[in-house]
Amino acid sequence: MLPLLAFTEEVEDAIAEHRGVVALESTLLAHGLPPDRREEVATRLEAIVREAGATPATIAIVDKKMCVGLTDAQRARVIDGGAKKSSVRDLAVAMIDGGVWATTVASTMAIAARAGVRVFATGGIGGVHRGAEATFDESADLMALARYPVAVVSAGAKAVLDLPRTLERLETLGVPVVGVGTDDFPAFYAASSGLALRARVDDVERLAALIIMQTERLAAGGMLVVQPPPIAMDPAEVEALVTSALAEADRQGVKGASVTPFLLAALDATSDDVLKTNIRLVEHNASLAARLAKAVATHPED
Ligand code: PSU
Ligand code: MN
Repeated sequence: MLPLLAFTEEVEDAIAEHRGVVALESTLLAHGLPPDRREEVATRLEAIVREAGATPATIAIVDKKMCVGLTDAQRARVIDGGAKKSSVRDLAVAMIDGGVWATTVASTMAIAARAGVRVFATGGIGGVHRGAEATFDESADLMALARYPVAVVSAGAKAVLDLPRTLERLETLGVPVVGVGTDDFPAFYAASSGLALRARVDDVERLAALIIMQTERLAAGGMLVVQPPPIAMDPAEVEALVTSALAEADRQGVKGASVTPFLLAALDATSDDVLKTNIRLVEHNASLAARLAKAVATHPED
């Protein structure tokens, strides 16, 4: 049988030599950013991880391979506008049918886990949508955090979501949510949602110890690591933008997997600050994830 995974040489060497590797997702690039910013952000995220001494592995499914690290040609195909969105439920179809599939947090975690990559950086995870009591719309990212042994570094869940219910579901699913330098769950574009966290860390070594305990020794699934965005927007302004994006989605009857990309694109289109904050926070998360991946890779057995 053919292998499912395909590594770039850079990533293969880093894994073999137990150097820190940071998984990066591709849905953020292909569906979460405007076309003219994708290449620049993809390149910069990888550069930030390398500068911090770790190896970036951008993940996508291309031509029936789960790619852990992309060649320039593969990356160009992922961001050129034609990539489909693959969450976990789509993995089998993507692997049998072929073509180019961008992976969400959930499916990136599934692939990272298979490749033995323990640390992953993104912007914000998917979660419980507002109005989920009627629609049951809850991102598979939450299930994936419970299942796969990967730490996801984020600014929390996207502000378009229902943050209190997202935290409730993470508790039910047994997913530790650890604040880095904060006691609060961030609100993606804003520093705090006002929701208190159970766990806080202020240094990378302790966080690495928590990740190894959760993902390896306890074999208890993944972990959500959260830090506030480096530049923050006024929560009232964010809420006004979110309300109008949600109303527009409702008017246009947007449903299912298109909801998240639609809302993110609507927000980006209404405000330069949103896009700038979004890009800056992903970069900030990539930088922390790189330090973390190195600490995990070199952590003494205890
Ligand atoms: N957060 C962002 N931009 C994004 C996403 C999240 O700031 O593009 C993407 C991630 O890939 C996440 C996905 O996993 O949206 C969630 O989609 P859904 O709600 O359909 O599971
Ligand atoms: Mn959904």
